[in-house]
Order: sequence, then C-alpha cells, then structure tokens
Amino acid sequence: SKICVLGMGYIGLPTALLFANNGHEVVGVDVNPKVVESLKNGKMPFEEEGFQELLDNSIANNTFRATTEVEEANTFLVAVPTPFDADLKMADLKYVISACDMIHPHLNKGNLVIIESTIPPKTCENRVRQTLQRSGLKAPEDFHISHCPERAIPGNTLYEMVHNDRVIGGIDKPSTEITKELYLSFVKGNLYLTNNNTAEMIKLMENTYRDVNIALANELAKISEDCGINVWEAIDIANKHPRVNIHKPGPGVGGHCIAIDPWFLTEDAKSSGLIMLSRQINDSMPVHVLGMVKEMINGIDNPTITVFGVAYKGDIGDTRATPARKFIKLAEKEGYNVKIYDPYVKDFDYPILGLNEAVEGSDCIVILTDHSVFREMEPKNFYESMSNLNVLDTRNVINTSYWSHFDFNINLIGK
Ligand code: SAJ
Repeated sequence: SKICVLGMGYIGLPTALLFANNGHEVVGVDVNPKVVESLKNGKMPFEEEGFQELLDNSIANNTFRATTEVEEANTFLVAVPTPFDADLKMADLKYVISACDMIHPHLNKGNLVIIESTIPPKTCENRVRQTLQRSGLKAPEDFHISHCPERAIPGNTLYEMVHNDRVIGGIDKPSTEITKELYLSFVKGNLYLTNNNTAEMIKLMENTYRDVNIALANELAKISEDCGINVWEAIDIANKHPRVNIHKPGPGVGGHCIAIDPWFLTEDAKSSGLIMLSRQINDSMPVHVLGMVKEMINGIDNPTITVFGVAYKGDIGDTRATPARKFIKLAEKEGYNVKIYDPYVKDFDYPILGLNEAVEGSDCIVILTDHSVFREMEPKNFYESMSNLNVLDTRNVINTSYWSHFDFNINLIGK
C-alpha cells in the first residue's frame, strides 16, 4: 500500500525507510526543502546507524521518494515534533495540526491517519479528528485514526524500532486493527492494542516514570553528599532488590522527550505536584553542579573550566535540550572562562575544541556526558598543560585510579 509520512526527522524518516524496505510505497514529506533536497540526493540529513543503507536500497528499488507536498495515499503517518510551550506550560500542537491541515485535502474514504508524534490525552479524538474532518469526511465512519507512539531511543533507533513492543490505540476497533496490520510489516516486538486516549497516556507515563525516577536519584545524590555516602554504590546495591530500580543521578535531564513530556500530563490536571516537582529537581541540577565546581576552584583568580561532553547523553552527538547548555551559561555568569571538548558533537552554540586546546590552562574538568571514551581516558598526555588538577564527574564515568595517579583532586556527584 502507499504511505505518506509527514515529518522527515529522527522518527519519521527511520519509520518511512522501514516501511519502504518492507513492502510499501512511501512518500516522505517535509516542509524543510533542505531536508527534502538531501534525501533526493540520497543522503541522510542526520546520522543514525543503519539508515543510510535503507535509504540507498529504497531509492534503488523505487519504494521511497521525498517531497515537500502531501499527496493521496492509503495511509498518512504524522511524525512531526510537539514542542513544549514554556510560557503556557503546555504542548504546542502547531506542527501536528498543520500536518493534519496538509492531509485533509488529500483524504479519501477508507484512509488511515496515524499520529506517532507525542500528544496529550484526547488529542486524536478532539483536535486531530476535527482538523481532518475539514475534508468533509467523518471519523470513524469514513476514515480511520490511530495513535502509535514511537518509543525508540536515539542512538539505537533501528534496533529499537524493529524489536521494541509497540502500543496502538485507534479511535475505534477497525482503526486499531488496520494499524496493527501495517506495523506487522516490520515490527518484531509485541503490538499491544488499546484505544487512542490510553495510547496517548501510556507514552507520557513512560517518559514521566523515567523523569520522576531520575529526580529521585538526584535527590538521593544530594542527600548522600551531605551524609558522606557514595550514592552510586548505594544505588547499585539497592537495585539488587527484585522490586527496586533507582535511576542514575547526573547533571540534569536532556533530550527532546523526558524533559518535556511530563508537562503534557500536567497541563490540565488538577493535581500534579510530584510530576512538576520532579521537573524542577532535574532542571536545577546544573545549579547544583556549578555549586560543586565553585567549591573545588575556590580562591582561583579568573578561573578556566573545561566541560567534557555537551551531548545530552552518552555516545551520541545530539545536544537537544542538553543540561550542559544551562551549566555553561551559569558558569559564564559566574565569570568563568569555559572551554568545551566533545568528540561526538559537530555543531553546538559554543565552539567545540580539540582535547589539548580544551584542557590547556584549565583549572577544572567537568564531565557532563557519559561518553565511553571518558571511561578509558587517562590524563597523562595533557595534565601538565592544566593550571590546576581538578576533575568533577557528574556521571560516575571516569576510572578514578587513572586520575588519582596524577594527583587530581577528584569529585563525584552524589559522593
Ligand atoms: N538520564 C539520567 N539518569 C538516568 C537515565 C537518563 O540522568 O538514569 C538522563 C540522560 O542522561 C538524558 C536524559 O535523562 O539527559 C534522557 O535520556 P534517556 O536515555 O532516559 O531517554 P531519551 O530521551 O534518549 O529517550 C526516551 C526513551 N524513553 C524511555 O526510556 C521511557 C525512549 O524510549 C523514547 O522513545 C524517547 O524518550 C522518546 O522519544 O519519547
């Protein structure tokens, strides 16, 4: 069948390519002509393992093409971003609604519209349905709508898109069933069927669970610092309990999902104290990290600090909503000279330096991302160019014996 995918980003493009390589004719639509141009030239607009090959195959087999215009199809799949409106503390549905606006002139009887974008409960039933009904057709009588939230993790998208279980919630049973048939073409995980309001809720619950759990870990880290306990050791042993799974503390929560989705649950909830407090705890972690740095370099005149890792998490080059941004701004406000090293990140709002340049004259290295390269890193080739030997590890990633060997003053979040 023919599928028109709207949004050629981190989720839409991989999903489009999986359908295109598993028996479907796919048209990929994006409003950004640069993205479409890149795809027309056969080039992935971003890096994600395995997808360049899928793109090459689908172009060779004529099963995928990119364009800026929506066209008639059997299925329309919406995978556009849902930004967070920070002023209103609500989901900003403008891209989802404009995608539905692009679809309805091409909507025919019997078509299916799938929303993969993360949306607050009841969005399919209300705004999505209303917008699509501008076609003159009625749902569910004339066409189908379902929500099938994406749950793949950036950095391992191909594996997770194929192997993860999925949730499918249609506006009625037939919508759910035909959506299931479609995803069976490439998903090897289980497909759990429910209604669309529940599917919307499940996606938000999963990311909120993680955010609240990370907030708990961060709070435990601060308490442990006050008590002189190593929280990492404590969490490790507590997690041996069959019913305990405490997450990892760190410099805050980044990425485009975990730091945003909890707000979608609280926007019209009467009671949401725990969820909002968790957001606040995680958002305040860069302030806590700066406090630790301040203590370490107390008394140094005109200090220079070096941030190791600005990606929002380990082993990827993605800096969306990274807590490093807030930390760097706070450090600059404090009057520190900040230099940055991140071997994975190509583009950032601050210059990314080579390792030697980044540590030269530095008074403190602050590790903000758990890149594997930091695990193995030994300071022997660069410590002599530093002005003071301090290192703060907010991810429990370095091998401390490598650093203590050169007399580094080592500090760890939650210790
Ligand atoms: N983090 C911690 N401590 C932890 C785990 C994570 O501080 O114990 C931080 C990370 O460093 C990062 C942030 O949280 O800054 C988020 O990272 P993540 O690995 O938890 O999640 P994302 O944002 O990369 O992807 C999540 C995933 N959701 C869940 O695991 C429930 C993914 O499956 C979703 O598809 C994705 O959100 C999404 O798009 O919603």
